[in-house]
Amino acid sequence: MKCRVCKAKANVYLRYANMAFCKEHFIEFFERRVRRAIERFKMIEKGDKVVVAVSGGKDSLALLYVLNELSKTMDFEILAVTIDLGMGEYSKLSVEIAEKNYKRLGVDYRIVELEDYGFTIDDVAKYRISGRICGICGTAKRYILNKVAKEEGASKLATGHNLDDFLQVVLQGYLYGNLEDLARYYPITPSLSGLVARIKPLVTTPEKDSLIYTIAKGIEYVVMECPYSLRASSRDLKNAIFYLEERRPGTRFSMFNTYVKMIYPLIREAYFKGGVLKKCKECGEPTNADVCLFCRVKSSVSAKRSA
Ligand code: Q46
Ligand code: ZN
Ligand code: ZN
Repeated sequence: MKCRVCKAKANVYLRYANMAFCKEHFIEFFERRVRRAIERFKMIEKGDKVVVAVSGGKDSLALLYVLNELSKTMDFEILAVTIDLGMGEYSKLSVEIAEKNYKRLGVDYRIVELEDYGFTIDDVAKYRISGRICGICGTAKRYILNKVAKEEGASKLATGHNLDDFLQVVLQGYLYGNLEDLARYYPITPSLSGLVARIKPLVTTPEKDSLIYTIAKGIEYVVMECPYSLRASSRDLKNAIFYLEERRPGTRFSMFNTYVKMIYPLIREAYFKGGVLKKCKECGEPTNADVCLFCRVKSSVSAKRSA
C-alpha cells in the first residue's frame, strides 16, 4: 500500500477512512485533524493561555505535542500541568515520564501534588472513603486543574479525551438517562462561575490513532495501568462501539456528528439548568452543594488519619 500523499510505501492504514500514509504524512494528517476540531468548535482563540492536563498517558502526551506544534502558528501559549495523585510507583513513573517530555519539548510546566491539598488517592483507598475511587480521583483532578488554571491566569483547560472516550460517555448518558450531564457534554464547555473553559482537542481523534502518533513521534508514555482502574463498564461500552466500527467503518464519526449536530442541542435546550454554581463554604471553589466533594473527601481522610 502507498501513502496517499507522497506515494512512498505506507506505514499506516486507517480503515475508517480507507486511507494509507507514510509516517511523516500520518503525523501531518493527525495534527491537521486536531487543528480542524479546534477551529470547528472554536476551542482556542488568539492570545489564549491553555493549560494542558498531562497524565503521562499516550492521549495526554499526544495532545501536548500537537498543541505545542499548533501554538507556534496559531498564536496561543501553553502550560503543561501534571498532578502527582499519590498512587505509589504508578504516580512516580507518570510524573517522571511527563517531566522527561516537558524537557524534550522545552515547554513551561508545573507539577502539583495532591498530597499538598490534603490527601492522596492511596489514602482514599486505604481509609475506604465512600464513593468510587475513580469518581473521587476524577473530582480531585478537575478541582486541582481548575484551581491551577485560575492561579496561572489561563483562559482554557485542555484534556486528552479522544473520540472513543467521548462516545463512551455519550452512550453511558443514553443508557442511564444522565441527560443533565449530557446537557453539559460537548467538545468545549464555556467558562462559568469560577470554572475555566474546558476543551477536548482530540475529540475527533480515534484512540488508536493517538497511539500510532506517539509511536511515530517517538514519545515515551506510561504503559503501566493505574492500580485502581477497574474499567469494566467503560471498557464494555468502548468494545460495543468498536464492534459497530468494525462492522461499518466510520460509525464512530457518524455517532459523533449526530450527537453534536442533532442530539446535543435538543438535550441542552431541555435539560441545561442555567449553570449558576454556589461557592463551597470551606474552600470557595464552585460547587452544587454547600461543601464541595473535594473538601468532604479531605475532611473524611483527615478524620480517619487522626482516629
Ligand atoms: S480515575 Fe481511576 Fe484513572 Fe484515577 S483512579 Fe486511576 S483509573 S487515574 S483515568
Ligand atoms: Zn507520504
Ligand atoms: Zn471545597
